[in-house]
Amino acid sequence: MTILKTAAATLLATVAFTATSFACEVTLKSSDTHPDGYPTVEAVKHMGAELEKATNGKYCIEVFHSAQLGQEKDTIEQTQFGVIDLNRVSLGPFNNIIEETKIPSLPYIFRSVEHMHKVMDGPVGEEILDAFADHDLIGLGFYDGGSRSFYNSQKPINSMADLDGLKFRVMQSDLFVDMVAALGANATPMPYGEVYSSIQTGVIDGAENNWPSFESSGHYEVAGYYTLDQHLIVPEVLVMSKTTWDKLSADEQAAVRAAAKSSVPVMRELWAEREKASEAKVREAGVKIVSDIDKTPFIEAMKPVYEKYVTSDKLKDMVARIQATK
Ligand code: GTR
Repeated sequence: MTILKTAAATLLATVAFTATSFACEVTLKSSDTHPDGYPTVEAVKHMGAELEKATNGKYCIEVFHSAQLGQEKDTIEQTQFGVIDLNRVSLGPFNNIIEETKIPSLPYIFRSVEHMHKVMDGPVGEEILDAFADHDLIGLGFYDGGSRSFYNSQKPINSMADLDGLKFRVMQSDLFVDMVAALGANATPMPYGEVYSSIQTGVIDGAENNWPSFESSGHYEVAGYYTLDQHLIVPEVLVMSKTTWDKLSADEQAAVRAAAKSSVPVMRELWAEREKASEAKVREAGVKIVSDIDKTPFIEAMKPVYEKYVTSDKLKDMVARIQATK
C-alpha cells in the first residue's frame, strides 16, 4: 500500500512537473547538494515560482537537489561553463577562486547570525556578490548557513586541547584546512557526499557543520559527539551562470534578481524552523552535545589564519568594516 501510494505520489509529481515545464519556454537547471525539502532547495523553488510569474511563464526553474548534478566544487565549474544555469552553494568552495569570499568565511568574523545578516545585506555583501562577475558567474543573493561546529565519532570535545590529533573533514578550501590546523587538529578536504562513509570507515574522525546539515546528511548517526564551538558562520550564495545571464534581456535579468531577492526572507524563515527541528531530532537520537565551551582560546588561535589570508589592503578594509558593523 505504501509503495503504491508512493508510486502514485511520484506519478502525480511527475505529471505536475511536466505540465509546468511544458508551459515554460525555458527551464533553468539549478543545483543543490541538499535533499528535497531542505530550506535552500525550497527557497530556490520559491524563486522559480516568482520568476515564472514575472516572465509570464517564459522561465521556470527545476531544482536538481541531493547532488544529482554532482558535488559542489564540480557543479561550480559546470556553472561557470554554462552547463548548469543556477547553483546554490556555500561560500567555502569559492575561497580558492574568488578572494573576496574568504572574508565572510573567516572563523569568528561574525559575532552572530544577526551580525552576518547586517553585513551581507549591506555594501560588503554587494561587493562580494559583484566579485563573482569576474569568474563567469552572477551573484544573486545570500542564504543562511547557520553556524558550523565540530562533530566526531571518538569523544566529547570540551576544550581546544581535546581536538588535538583528531582528523576532520573540511570543505575544499585552503582557509579551512589552516583553520583546523591552527586548532591543533588535522584537516582533510573532501566533497560533502563522501563524509558519511569516511566517518563510518574511520578515514576521518569527524567533520563540522550546522544543525540542519548534521541532521539531513545523517552524519549524526556515525558521529555521536557535537560541540557547539560555532567557529564559522559562512553564508551561502545563489549564483547564475554568466552564459545563461547573457542570454536574458535587461528586463529578464531584473526579474531574475528580484525573484532571487524575494527568496531570501523565505529561506531565512524556513532555516529558523529547520534549525530547531534538526536540533530536536539529533538530541532525540542521543548525540552528546557540549554547548558550554569557552570560545576564547578558539578565537585567539585564529590570529595566524587572519594573518595568512587577510593580506591586501582591500581585504583588510573589508574585515575592518565588518568588525565595525554594529
Ligand atoms: C552545508 C552547506 C552546503 C555544503 C556543506 C559542506 O552546510 O549548506 O552548501 O557546503 O555544508 O560542508 O560541504
